[in-house]
Amino acid sequence: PTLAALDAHLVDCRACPRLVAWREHVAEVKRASFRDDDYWARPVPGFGDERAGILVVGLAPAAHGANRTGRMFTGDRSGDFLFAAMHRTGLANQPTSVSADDGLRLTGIRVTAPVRCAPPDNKPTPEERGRCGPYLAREVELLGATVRVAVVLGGFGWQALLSTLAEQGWDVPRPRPRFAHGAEVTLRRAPGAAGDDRGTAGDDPGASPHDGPGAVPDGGPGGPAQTLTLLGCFHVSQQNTFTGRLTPQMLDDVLLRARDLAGL
Ligand code: DU
Ligand code: SF4
Repeated sequence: PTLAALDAHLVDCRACPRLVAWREHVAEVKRASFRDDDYWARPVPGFGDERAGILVVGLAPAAHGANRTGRMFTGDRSGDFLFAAMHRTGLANQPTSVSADDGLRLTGIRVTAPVRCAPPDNKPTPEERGRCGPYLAREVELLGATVRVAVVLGGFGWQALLSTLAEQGWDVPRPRPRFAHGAEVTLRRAPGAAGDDRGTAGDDPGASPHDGPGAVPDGGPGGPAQTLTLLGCFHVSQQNTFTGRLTPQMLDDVLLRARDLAGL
């Protein structure tokens, strides 16, 4: 099982009828400024370093951003803000992100989302979140012990990631830690904990590519106890960045803290 196999499976997923309809509808209608673009209009894989120490967890692809370009956070203002910050903090080779073949490379960091299809109003339902969760779980598993830090952009991703990690045997406290900008929570998981199927994984990622995340390929090799630190950060959406609720300096500070914690 590899991230490439997971992604190959993911991009054929049609498990959420409402989101399948929306991602394709948006691609038909388009936005005037993108009328000549062929929209991706499918589930969007994670992007970046396959040996990442830092995993950025957003919300879901934007209708005319990642749903258009096919690369997470690429082609909208949220991504502009995020990748510029990664470039300033030494995690990206360029400050801009316009298309899937623009030469952007991330080092030590990877971007993903708990829901992989663009939702109406950027609001997935709890059912959609639950259905898509296994893809995030598998991505975390496949990144394995290299991932030390999750930078979580907003409360939706925070709740989704904690749910996923709890199911994967991480020691998520009850009640669940609350999202806040600057929140920092370190979780542990013993080898062989419930949900830790490292080492017992099946090896048949291509078995049935159209039946949704229930058939997602299993995780990577076994290993020692893991720790993962979640860092809360306001989402990079225009609602936060245009109003100054999230400034470039605030995001830089979170990324620098993440670098520190990940030993980068
Ligand atoms: O084939 P490629 O897209 O150049 O990726 C080769 C290699 O680089 C793969 O292991 C992922 C990694 N990588 C990366 O570190 N950062 C990126 O932004 C994209 C790919
Ligand atoms: Fe898209 Fe995820 Fe739903 Fe599949 S489970 S349709 S990838 S949102």
